[in-house]
Amino acid sequence: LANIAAADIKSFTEHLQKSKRIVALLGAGLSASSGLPTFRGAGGLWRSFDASSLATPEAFESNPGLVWQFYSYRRHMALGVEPNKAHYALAELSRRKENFITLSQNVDGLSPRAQHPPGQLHLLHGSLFNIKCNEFYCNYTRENDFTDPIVPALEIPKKGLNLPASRANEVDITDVANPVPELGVADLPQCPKCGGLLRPGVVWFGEPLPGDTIKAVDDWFDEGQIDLMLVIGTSSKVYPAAEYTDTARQAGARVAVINMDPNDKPRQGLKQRDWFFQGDAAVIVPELLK
Ligand code: BJW
Ligand code: ZN
Repeated sequence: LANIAAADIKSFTEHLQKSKRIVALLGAGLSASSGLPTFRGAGGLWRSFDASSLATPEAFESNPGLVWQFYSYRRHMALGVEPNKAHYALAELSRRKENFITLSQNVDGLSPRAQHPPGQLHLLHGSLFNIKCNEFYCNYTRENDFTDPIVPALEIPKKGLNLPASRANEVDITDVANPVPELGVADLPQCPKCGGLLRPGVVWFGEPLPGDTIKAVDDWFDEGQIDLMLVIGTSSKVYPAAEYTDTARQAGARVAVINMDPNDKPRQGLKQRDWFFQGDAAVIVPELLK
């Protein structure tokens, strides 16, 4: 923590110790050092696509095979990495402070895998490992489905794999030079209840956040004064998640931002009594929450 003033760490830890009601907002930067790319980082998320062209109901309607290959790849990547020290430190703080809730925008499953107490963790944007039916009249869902690949057609050909002639048409779809295989509806996960298409249980642009989650979070905010809000590894550009920082401030919270990029501050900027800790969340968060 060479570039962080000792006085800032001291004033933060003193405030943390006194704090009873605490909320954290998490973003993709928390999982960056585990090896998962962020959304708005260089190069886009997957091939040349960015989140706004694949993470929408419209993209799924027009090309479910493409969107499923994107999510199959994301599931595979998330299963191949481990939670880092910051995920564990947040889980540990939850056990120490019963009035600490975490609002995670991350769908990668790393906080649950770090044994974050489930009652104190709210997954605002769902999970890559929740699956639900795409038909509006069908309510089929299943949670914690870690099958990889979820169906055989979504197997990701390995980079550099020396494929036998019989599989010569399989290509590394992470290599932008190769075309994405065209998959039909029959190749994709089907609903066991209605036969419709299944989809990932994540929140796409233009969709409402899960109602029960929002209700639980709103009820917690309504309980009164908040002492501290941690804003960790998020660009604070996606709403309504980013708005929780304003709500916490209105309830009295001092805000501590942990981010690699000094420009990625909450919308209202920093107030006098706030903290900004610049650097890798996986290094800073465990130090701050010790
Ligand atoms: C490090 C680091 C290291 C890097 N250490 N830091 C105005 C008001 C309200 C809404 C809107 C509005 N304008 C537009 C909207 C709509 C839209 C929106 O917000 N768009 C914005 C882009 C402008 N919002 C929605 O559509 C939401 N729904 C909605 O509004 O519904 C209304 C409605 C109501 C009733 C009925 C119907 C509709 C839904 C938003 C869902 C977002 N979904 C995604 C995809 C999830 C699935 C998937 O994963 O594919 O969620 S988008 C994507 O962004 C993902 C993330 O959770 C989310 C946030 O991104 P995050 O985590 O902040 O990542 P990055 O990459 O942006 O930032 C990473 C940060 O880490 C950076 O700051 C780095 O510096 C930092 N970092 N390494 C520390 N090692
Ligand atoms: Zn169904």
